[in-house]
Order: sequence, then C-alpha cells, then structure tokens
Amino acid sequence: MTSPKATAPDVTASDVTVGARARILCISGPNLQLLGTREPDVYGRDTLADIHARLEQRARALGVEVDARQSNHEGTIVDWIGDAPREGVAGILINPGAYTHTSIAILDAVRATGLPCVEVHLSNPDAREAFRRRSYVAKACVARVAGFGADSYDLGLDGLVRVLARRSGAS
Ligand code: CA2
Repeated sequence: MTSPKATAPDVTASDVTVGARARILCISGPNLQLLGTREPDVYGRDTLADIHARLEQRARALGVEVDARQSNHEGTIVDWIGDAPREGVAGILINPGAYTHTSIAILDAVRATGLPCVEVHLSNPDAREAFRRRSYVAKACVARVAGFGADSYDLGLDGLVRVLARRSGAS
C-alpha cells in the first residue's frame, strides 16, 4: 500500500527560485531577547539565538540569505525597515512583539517599503487577551504565521520565499 501523498510538501530550494540569493530581513521586537529564560509555557524554551540559527539553516536550504535582528526600540525597528529597500532586501519577516498591537509607525514603515512582509508570532495572539487580537502591522503584511512556537519563524520564511518566487515568476 502506498502512503498518502502529503498535501503541503516541504519547500526546498529546487521548488522555488527567487533570484541570486535574495536577502530577507528578519526583525524581532521588544522583549524577545528574553526568550528561553522566562515564560516557557507561553513562548517555549528556545532562545532567540536558537531561532536565528535555525532560520539561517533554513534560509541556506532555500537558497536565500537572512539577516536576523532584535530591538526593544520602535524607532530602531522603523529605521531598519526604512533602510531595507536601499540595502537590497527582497522581503521582511517580522515579529513586532507588543508593537504588533500598538504601532502605526511600524505599519507605515512596512507599507512604505512596498516589500512583501510576513508577520510571525510564537504564541497565537487571537487565543490570548482581547488587546492582542488587533494587529496594526498585519495591515501591511501578505500573511501571518502564529502559534507554532519557534517554528512560526521557519514557516514564515517558507511562505515568504514562496511569495517572492511567485512574484519573480520563477515558480
Ligand atoms: O507570540 C508572540 O510572538 C508575541 O509577538 C510575543 C509578544 C506579545 O506581546 C505578542 O502579543 C505576541 C511578547 C514578547 C515578549 O517575549 C518574552 C519572551 C520571554 C519572556 C517574556 C517575554
């Protein structure tokens, strides 16, 4: 008996082509430097360094380059986003942390780049307090991945690479 065909196959570099090592900017917002040290029941046991290391591995497998950063400061995040087109970034992966629910400045910055952006969350904000249900940043994003813990970052990268491949007409 043959095993059933997977409906959502894993994406690999041979499935998608996004041009010569497309550059992805990954931004994590406030307090995410605390990952792995507190609230493991909500945010898991991986540190942000673990997440970044896995993301880099995944990026290599996909044939893209990832530049992963974290800041507690809204203005710094806005500056990084604003600089992205000039720096040749092809797409943005962002976990805006609590700024998700408050920051019109980050929304405007992402929108101004015109770059595809995927919002990622470790937890599922929709299943938590009511104030986490509103995302300003989501309004400038092509998609959102939430609730898969650290895997949300890898899944978000896979999705973003697919969007880039589709836009470049390569797959
Ligand atoms: O689930 C996510 O990824 C969040 O973006 C995390 C934010 C929260 O405000 C969002 O609603 C959802 C909080 C990040 C704080 O990270 C911590 C990590 C470890 C210990 C304490 C905080």
